[in-house]
Amino acid sequence: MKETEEHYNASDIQVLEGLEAVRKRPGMYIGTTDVKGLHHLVWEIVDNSIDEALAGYCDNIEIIINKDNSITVKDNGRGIPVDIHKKTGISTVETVYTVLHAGGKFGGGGYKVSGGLHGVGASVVNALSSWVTVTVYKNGKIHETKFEKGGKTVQKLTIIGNCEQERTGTTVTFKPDIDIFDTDIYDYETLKVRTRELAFLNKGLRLTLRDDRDDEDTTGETFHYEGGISEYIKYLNKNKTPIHDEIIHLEGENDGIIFEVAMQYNSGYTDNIYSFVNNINTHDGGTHEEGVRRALTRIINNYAKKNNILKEKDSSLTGDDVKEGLTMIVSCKHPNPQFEGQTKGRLGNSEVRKIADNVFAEGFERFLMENPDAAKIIVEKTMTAARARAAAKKARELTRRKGGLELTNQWGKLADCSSKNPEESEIFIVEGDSAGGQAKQSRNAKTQAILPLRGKILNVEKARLDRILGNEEIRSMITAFGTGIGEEFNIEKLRYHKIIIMTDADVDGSHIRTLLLTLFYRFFKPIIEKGHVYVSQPPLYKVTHGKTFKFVLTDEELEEYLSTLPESTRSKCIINRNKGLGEMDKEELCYTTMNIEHRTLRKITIDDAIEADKIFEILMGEEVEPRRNFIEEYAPYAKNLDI
Ligand code: 1YM
Repeated sequence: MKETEEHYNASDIQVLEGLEAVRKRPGMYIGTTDVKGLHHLVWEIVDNSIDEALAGYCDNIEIIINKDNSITVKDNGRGIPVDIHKKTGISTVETVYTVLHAGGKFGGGGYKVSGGLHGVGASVVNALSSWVTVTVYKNGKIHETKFEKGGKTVQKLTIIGNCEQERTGTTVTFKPDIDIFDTDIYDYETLKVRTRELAFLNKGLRLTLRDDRDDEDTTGETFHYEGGISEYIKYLNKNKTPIHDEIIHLEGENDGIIFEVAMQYNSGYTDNIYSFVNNINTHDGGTHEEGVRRALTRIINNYAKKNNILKEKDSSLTGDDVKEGLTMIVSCKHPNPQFEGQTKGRLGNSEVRKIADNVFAEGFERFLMENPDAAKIIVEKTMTAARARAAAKKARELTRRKGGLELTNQWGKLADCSSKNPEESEIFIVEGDSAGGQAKQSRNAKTQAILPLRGKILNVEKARLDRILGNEEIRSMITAFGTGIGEEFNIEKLRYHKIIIMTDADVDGSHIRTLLLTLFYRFFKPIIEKGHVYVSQPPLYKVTHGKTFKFVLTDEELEEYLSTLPESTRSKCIINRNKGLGEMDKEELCYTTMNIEHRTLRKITIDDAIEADKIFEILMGEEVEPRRNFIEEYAPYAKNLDI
């Protein structure tokens, strides 16, 4: 112990204080310490490998979940430098892993573009791990260093063997510290979605993901796309019907900023535009996306006018018209990105707008000229969208004149709450009149509004806004929410901060729930993004024995509860499966499902909008085949299938 202490100098102490700060406030460095933060650690390490790939030195990355839920990341880059670092007096590898924010500063100006939301690196992962091993293959030698308990060096960089002279690369294994994180169990699917995305965004790079927890003999899954974001479009449009064969792929570079777009129109009505900066999804868009949208609208209008498809008297196509049925990926690699907004989901660099506009305009104009058939189909699609938009506007005006989109006294179905404060107001969307009636009697009339739905709502995945506005159930929801829809949508006007879907615990109930979620996802996305949508969890069973009873939510809970009872009593229990909300009496409904103290609500989030879109398309879209495959794949997991 004494000996080690003697080796400490002033900078060592600073180092330890730095990592200690990370352990004290992990949220500041990785956002959260829940399962999300746990997965974030993987990407912090992988980012270093991706940087190496972007610099042109690495084309293979492996990610392995080990038996003990530690993670190994391997790459075939140059290997982190092993020489003694001038400033710290210790090896550069050790410096990178122990000095906060050391990552980019020591590399001598390489092309660094990746980096997670919080721009932190290897030292943060080290600080939040119970142990880390780093192995570097370089100069025919295998170098290794080890850290324990939040980044304390337990083995300085040591040569532990020889390797072939040509072999280079870095291998890092880390075990997240369970004292820091809520959980230490990695989810394969979560890692897979992001690994695949990284492969799409970095063409030519080979990424392999392997799970050794159940079986060490697996080869894992490899993601490798020579076509990059073009193949991403093909993947996103897999269950849609493209209206032209070619995927448009445009690329350009200016002042070290690399800009790329891929796109294809499909027969649907919604758009799927995703943008990235340095491999990070910019949820709220920004200058790269704005440049492209502006150019897209301009070029299509120019083309349509020049070819006399759009006449003088016609009004111009709008940004909304030209994005109907468009699947598009915008990807920008920027050496110095400025992220803006509350969640840092928007690119702010103003110079990018012009670069994006120029690259896109030039390439897209050429595409339209060289592919007249595709051009004609695309322009016709946007013209149809414009006509539908005009029709929807008329439909909206018509309903408004009839008093349909304003809350009036004639409003029969909605039992509104008396509070006018959206923050404390909730609206229950209830399946059927009888459950609606029950709910009206069970509610707290000050803060809880009830909107019963009579029939099934329209499947919006297959309809445009004008038809959607023709559906009475949907109109009543829009009116109650107060936000408007389409171009008029305004979340500030939302009248309830909790929109609670309350359906029966059976197949019909889940169908209605899916239809409602599709409607919200496609037309009211911000209310989901802002966390206003919930699903109520009515109890599945009522267990009565003697004079006492208990409600339980799930099959697991039922088993757990029964196992707590003495065997002799267990057989005397009466277990009632709740078929519908209407079957509960008003006290039961109030107590189990509506009362703030006792109910269970599940908040709907969009963790991964891209995957969510695919699932909605599969479940609700035109194509039957993918839906059948999905059901076949997942049916074995579905419990309580009540047919
Ligand atoms: C499994 C994790 O960290 N790979 C990796 C990291 C680096 C390099 C290569 C690298 C970078 C540079 C020069 C440079 C890093 N080096 C540094 C630093 N994989 C993983 N592969 N030589 C090698 O940027 O110039 C930080 S990361 F700072 F030491 F150069």
